[in-house]
Amino acid sequence: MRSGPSANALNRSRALISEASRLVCLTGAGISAESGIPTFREAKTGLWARFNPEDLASEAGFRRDPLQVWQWYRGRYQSVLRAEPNLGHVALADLQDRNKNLQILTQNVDNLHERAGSKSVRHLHGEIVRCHCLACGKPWSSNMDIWESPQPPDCSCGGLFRPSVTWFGELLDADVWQQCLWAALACDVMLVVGTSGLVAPAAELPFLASDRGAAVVDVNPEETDISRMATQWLPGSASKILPKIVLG
Ligand code: BV8
Ligand code: ZN
Repeated sequence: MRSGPSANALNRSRALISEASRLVCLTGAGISAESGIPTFREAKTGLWARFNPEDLASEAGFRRDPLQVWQWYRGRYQSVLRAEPNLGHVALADLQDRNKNLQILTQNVDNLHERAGSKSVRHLHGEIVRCHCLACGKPWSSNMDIWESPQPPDCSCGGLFRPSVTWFGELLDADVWQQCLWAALACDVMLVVGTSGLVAPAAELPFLASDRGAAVVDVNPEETDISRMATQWLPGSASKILPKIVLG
């Protein structure tokens, strides 16, 4: 069993975070793992271990089998509803309360950062709580929860509604990407939590920050390209590590 970070590593990280003047936090599926939402790649529970991402998280997959893809997302939406923010989400919300210029950039499509109290969270890959028509782009606006529907609802234009997430092969929302890029290029410290760093272009953000001289603190129980590049890797889980390094 890997040992957790040393007291020295925790103290160093706590100092970097508390002394940061432009602090950015990038999160991935790992921060929601302890809330019971499966991550994508962990062999034992990862979603991709059981599914081929191209079949499910892509427009081609949705066009090929709209019902299968809709039901996969409907199951994920229901697990988000059942989930509660964990101590990692809460620690970041508390930190943002004290450090108003903390920007939270997430690859996650769940809303656990917001439910923990975080503000102006930037969703690099969209949000599962929102849907729009694949054909005309019209957002779902009925007050009925679209996810009550067991199949993708029809739009008045004849198209089908789809989740407002960024699928593989799709461009990220241009405004969101621009804001995240600026944040990464301008920050002096980037806290990275729970990402394997395998999905571009989001995974490039810690490297862009580091290339501009920012310190990078990586919280992840497993070693990744990001942890190997980081100023400080803290091997451990978000809910245990974050409360120790973001205390006021
Ligand atoms: C694009 C929304 C331009 C949907 C997602 C070949 C090589 C390189 C790149 C590519 C390539 N072929 C195609 C590409 C580009 C592609 C890509 O990167 N593919 C990868 C698979 C190689 N990217 C794209 O297509 C992007 N668009 O590039 O546009 C373009 C346009 C046209 C044609 C080409 C290019 C769009 C990517 C967005 C995809 N959508 N999500 C949905 O959610 O269903 S990505 C999805 O996967 C998530 O949103 C998330 O971003 C990603 C998963 O990554 P992680 O969050 O890191 O999660 P993961 O499971 O991987 O890791 C979890 C980590 O947590 C682990 O390290 C684990 O150790 C750790 N952990 C576990 N428990 C804990 C923990 N950490 C802390 N505490 C714990 N308790
Ligand atoms: Zn439509």
